Amino acid sequence: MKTILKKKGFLVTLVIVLALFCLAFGGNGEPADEAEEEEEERAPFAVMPVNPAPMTGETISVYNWGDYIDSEVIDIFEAETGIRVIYETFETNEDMYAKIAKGGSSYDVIVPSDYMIERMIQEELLQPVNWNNVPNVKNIDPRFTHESYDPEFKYSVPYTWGTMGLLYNTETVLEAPDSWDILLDEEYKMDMFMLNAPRDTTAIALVMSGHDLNSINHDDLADAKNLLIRQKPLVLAYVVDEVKDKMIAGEASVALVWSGDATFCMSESDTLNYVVPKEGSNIFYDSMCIPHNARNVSGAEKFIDFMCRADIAAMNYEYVGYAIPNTAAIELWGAEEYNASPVNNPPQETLNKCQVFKYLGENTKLYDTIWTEIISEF
Ligand code: SPD
Repeated sequence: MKTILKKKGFLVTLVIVLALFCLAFGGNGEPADEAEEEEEERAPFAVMPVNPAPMTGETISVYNWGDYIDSEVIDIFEAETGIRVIYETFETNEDMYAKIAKGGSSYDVIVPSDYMIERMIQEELLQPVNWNNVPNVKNIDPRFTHESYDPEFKYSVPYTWGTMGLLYNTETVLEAPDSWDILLDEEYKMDMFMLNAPRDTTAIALVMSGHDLNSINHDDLADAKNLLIRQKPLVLAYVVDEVKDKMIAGEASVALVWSGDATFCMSESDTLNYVVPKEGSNIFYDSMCIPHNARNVSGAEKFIDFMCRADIAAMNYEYVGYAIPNTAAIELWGAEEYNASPVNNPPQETLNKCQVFKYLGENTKLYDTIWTEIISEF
């Protein structure tokens, strides 16, 4: 009996201690403040339909950049339409182009950048979009339509945009960099990442050499190549999507990145910051397009229209982090907070220093040759 009472007493004490613990730590083992912070997370912008459509047997194949869509968005599309999405990824425009141009594979939706759209239009690798089937194009800010690469706004549906710049660790780069020169600074030897993307990295080397980032002048390109060769001993690795985890983990002090990846990294780490250097940079536009040999054009249009829906584009922005051209989605996500980001909404002064890549025709080979030499010796 005594033992039972002792056990009862122990149980009562345990319950009281647990109750106090729950009060102090918000009931889930985390301090109350953190629990409250978690509650402040955004509610989802779009949700799975309660009664998903039965699968129709129809499929679309989507070929997009790595880590460039919220997979839940695809789940919602499938549940709403009954169309199954076969999803594949690429790392650079050049990889994607090589696959499409070679033939043999067929995609219904691809997401090239500006200069690659220009090239694919010229080479008749894209088909015009039937805007009647993409009513949500009304959500796209007209500032992002009729761009130089698709002046008649016939082939490309704006998806994201951004700049190239420097992502740096404020704990190890004590003075905020304002110049690309940091990419040649011995102090950061084996402490920097460069983009494993031929056009992008060569363009920055051109700018660093004082040349136009669309240059096709052989001497300019020789300067860019020599600069990249000189820089190689300082480079820890040439990477694409891996840069995000690596910079968040503090593996290097500085990286050449696309702005959306900077936004993501800065949301995960307080010690990272982003700058577009004073010498100027690239502004890019990635758009959804339908290849000439798409098998399911109507499915492609449904998918593109779905991606332009305000709730879906807002949800996708929350995950991807790249600036979006979708006015309705920005409103839904929170225009004030969105516009306050100098990374995704750079001041005009910064934009004035940025240029879009042009398709350089046959001269594209010059860039490819330089890049092969740089990468193959690494
Ligand atoms: N995670 C992939 C992000 C793709 C960004 N596109 C950049 C285009 C540069 N021309």
